[in-house]
Amino acid sequence: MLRWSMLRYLSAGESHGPALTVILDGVPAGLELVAADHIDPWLRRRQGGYGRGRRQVIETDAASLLGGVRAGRTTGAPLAMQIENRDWRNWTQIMDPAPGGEPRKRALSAARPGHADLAGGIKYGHKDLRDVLERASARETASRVAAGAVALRLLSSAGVDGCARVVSMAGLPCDGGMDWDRLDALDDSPLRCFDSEAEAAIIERIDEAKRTGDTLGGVVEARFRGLPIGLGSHVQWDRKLDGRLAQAAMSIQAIKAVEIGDGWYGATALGSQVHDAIYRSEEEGYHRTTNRSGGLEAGITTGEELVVRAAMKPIATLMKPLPTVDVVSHEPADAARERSDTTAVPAASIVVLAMCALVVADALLEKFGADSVREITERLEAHGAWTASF
Ligand code: EPS
Repeated sequence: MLRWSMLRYLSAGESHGPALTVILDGVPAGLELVAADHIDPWLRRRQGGYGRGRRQVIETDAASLLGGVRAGRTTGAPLAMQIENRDWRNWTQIMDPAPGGEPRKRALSAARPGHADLAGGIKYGHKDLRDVLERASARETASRVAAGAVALRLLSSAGVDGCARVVSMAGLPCDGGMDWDRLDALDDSPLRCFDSEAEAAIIERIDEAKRTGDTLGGVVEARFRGLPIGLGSHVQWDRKLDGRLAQAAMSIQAIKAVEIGDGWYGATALGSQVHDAIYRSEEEGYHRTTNRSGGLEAGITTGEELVVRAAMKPIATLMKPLPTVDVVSHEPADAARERSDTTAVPAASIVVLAMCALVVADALLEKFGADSVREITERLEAHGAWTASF
């Protein structure tokens, strides 16, 4: 069991049901929050990226705030949000919660390898695997992004910026180096990366994968700057921030690996090449000239940029399907084909940022108070003075 969180996120809703519902409990009072300004732009970013399927043409995701906000400010009460599924109108008979519809019309029994279909069907006793896939679908990540956008807003009120980008796709690097002054370039890039030269070759790979009915994955990065030293803790396993971030990022659909800082590379190098020497000056206080630890030591923020990378496997729905078994006939079959994306790696970068923002905001509330933004601001100032004189 995990520790009790200050910020608790829950969601409900199916991919082709009426709407996605989000509850975010623990948002402090006094946070200026306007859905159109602070949440919807992140929802739009999640919908973007080269290689997406037709669903994103149908949807224009927007969050309706249904609780916890008054006159553009949070009250401290649980935040309730709803994101409408526009596609619902094409699925009313198939997804009707009431009996009497036509649920069999889009029944699915040829389990897709790599998706939740087979294990979920056996676990919950569904022979119509649509009862699994509707909730397992990455459509659910819109809920995560709405909640994460609130966390990003809260972090921004504490002087913390967040950024999401793609650093490689289909095995081709497109890192281009981090540049906080060019965040707009990420929004303009079809792959959400800083390397426009690598982009063309990757787009060719995506086109090729689409042509051949295949899919492809990649590596995304979430990054935060302006963090105070001391979020998280070394004293108990479930309070370590690295562990909490890894859990949040790994819980995202199709994410199969997470690293912090130099992560996998660190296992191959010498200690002197992996750890970050410590310096102190009057102007900069404690600081490092390298950040191989990715801003975390022993599960505590070091004050350097927090860098989390996550590997997304190729999407499991293939138009050139793999062999499988039909769970009704028990005969060999080709895996079911559902409308899907060729790749959703740029979107996944936004989802990873959102989930990491929830974890970092949770740790911020833990250390600096969770009732009001004013309280957090005062305590942050006191902490800044303490750190400077330490
Ligand atoms: C997605 C919505 C889904 C898929 C995709 C992501 O919508 P639909 O099933 O109606 O096309 O496009 O989901 C998956 C790739 C998946 O494996 O579930 C979205 O909104 O992000």
